[in-house]
This record gives sequence, structure tokens and C-alpha cells, in this order.
Amino acid sequence: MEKLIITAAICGGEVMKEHNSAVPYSAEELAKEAKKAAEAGASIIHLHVRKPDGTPTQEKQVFEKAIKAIKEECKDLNPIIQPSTGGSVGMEWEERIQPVELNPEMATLDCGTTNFGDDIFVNDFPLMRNFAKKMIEKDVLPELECFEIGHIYNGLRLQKEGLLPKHLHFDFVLGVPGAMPANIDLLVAMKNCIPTNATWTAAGIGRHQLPIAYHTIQMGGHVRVGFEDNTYYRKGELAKSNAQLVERVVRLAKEADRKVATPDEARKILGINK
Ligand code: KMH
Ligand code: ZN
Repeated sequence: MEKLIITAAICGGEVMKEHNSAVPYSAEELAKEAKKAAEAGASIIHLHVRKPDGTPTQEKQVFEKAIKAIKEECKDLNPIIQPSTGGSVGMEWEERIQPVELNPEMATLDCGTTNFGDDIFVNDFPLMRNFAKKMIEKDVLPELECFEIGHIYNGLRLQKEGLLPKHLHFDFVLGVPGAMPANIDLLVAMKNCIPTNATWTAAGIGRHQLPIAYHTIQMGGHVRVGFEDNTYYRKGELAKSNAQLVERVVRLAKEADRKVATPDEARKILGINK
């Protein structure tokens, strides 16, 4: 089986220090979390950024500072840094797209509108086309974020319109309240909807993080964990760090006889050649 790519979603756009005091906000905190997660085995850092008080932002300068700090702190590990273009609910598309201007190796491309808790996370076709075109222009590999099974077909429609690169990489996010539930039947169904030569990652929200991770390891997918999706290690026990969540996935992979990809191996699997 292909080596396992582990993504650490280290801060997200919604979770706050009030939920878990280890959630990083500043560039320095993000860099420290990224380093520990990369040392533990993460080859991709999925990145959101914050203002000093924790308010989510998509400001290019804030991303630039965080990316510089992460690169400096992770010089020897060199993980793939994958900024979010989702930001947090309610942001306008002009704000969300800013980190792509920094020429990252990857960025997320959310593939459809969905309920997101009590909010609506808006991703209509004009927005998706706009983001996809910008990513082509900047040679950024999109991670096609699918919160619903229909989002896969939105991604495939973008591909038919010539707006995606040759290699397709999906991320199935299961268990967002109001969106698709996290269960194994749905995970299998999603995997069966994507082209056989595409790669995929799965992320389970909250208590679903662990079961989605271990089924995904067995199914040949890649795994995302981290504070963005889940701040607990187990029921009633907060996670100490993103690295603690990554370490558990590494142990599961070992038990399943699946080797963990280094960042350069992940680049090869994903066809990143920047
Ligand atoms: N914060 C969510 C509304 C992404 O990074 O592209 C969306 C999100 C997806 O986190
Ligand atoms: Zn995100």
C-alpha cells in the first residue's frame, strides 16, 4: 500500500484557546506546533492564521509571517505547508483567497456550500472557479475539500471545465454538524466516487477523528488530524498538542504495517514538483 501521508490541521478557523489552551494563534506558536507535529510524522501542515486575540483572518501578511516562522522552525523537516482558502464562515472570497498569492505548494479548495453548525459555509461555482483558476496560475495543488458526497462531483465538474491539475487530491471531512455524518459506510461511498488514480485524505470531526483515521489507514487513504477537527485526545481528556494526535496515527499505521511518508515522499505521491 502507498505510504501514509499525515496532515496536521494545527489550528483551524473556529477552535479557540478557551476550548484548549494549546491551540496556537501567533506565528511563533504555530511554528512550534508545526515543528512538533512534523517531528511526530506529519508531512503536511494545514494552516489557518489568527490575529493576536485569536480572531481568524486570511490576511496575506499574517500568513506570510506564519509561513516564514514555520519554514525557519522546520528547516530540516520541510513539511508541505497548505494554507486554507476556507478561512472561517462568513468571510468574503476576496479575503479567503489571499494566501494563494504567496505561491504555496498546496492550498485547500472547498468544493461546495454546506451547513456548518448553525452557519452556512458558502462555496458556489463562481467562487470555486475563481479559486481554481488562481491556483492554476500560481501552480498550487488544490486539496479538494468535500464536506458532502456531492462536493466530489463539484470537484469533478471543475476538472471537466479544465480548471484542475492532472493529479486530483481530495479531502473528505466527515462529521461537521449539519453536514455529512462520519460513518464508515459513507467513507467507503466517498472513496468509491473518486477516480481510481486520485488520492484522498479523510478527517473525522470530534470523537470521529480516531475511527475515521484507523479505517482510512486500512482503506489506503491518507489521514488528517489536529486541533482544527478535534481538541480531545479521548473522552474527557484534552489533547496536549497536535503532535500527540499525530503520534497516535503513526502508531496505528505501524500496527497496520503501513509506512508513514516523509514530506518529500508525500510530494511525490501528490505530484508536487515546485
Ligand atoms: N473553517 C471552515 C469554515 C478549509 O480550510 O479550506 C472551513 C475550513 C476549510 O476550514
Ligand atoms: Zn481548514
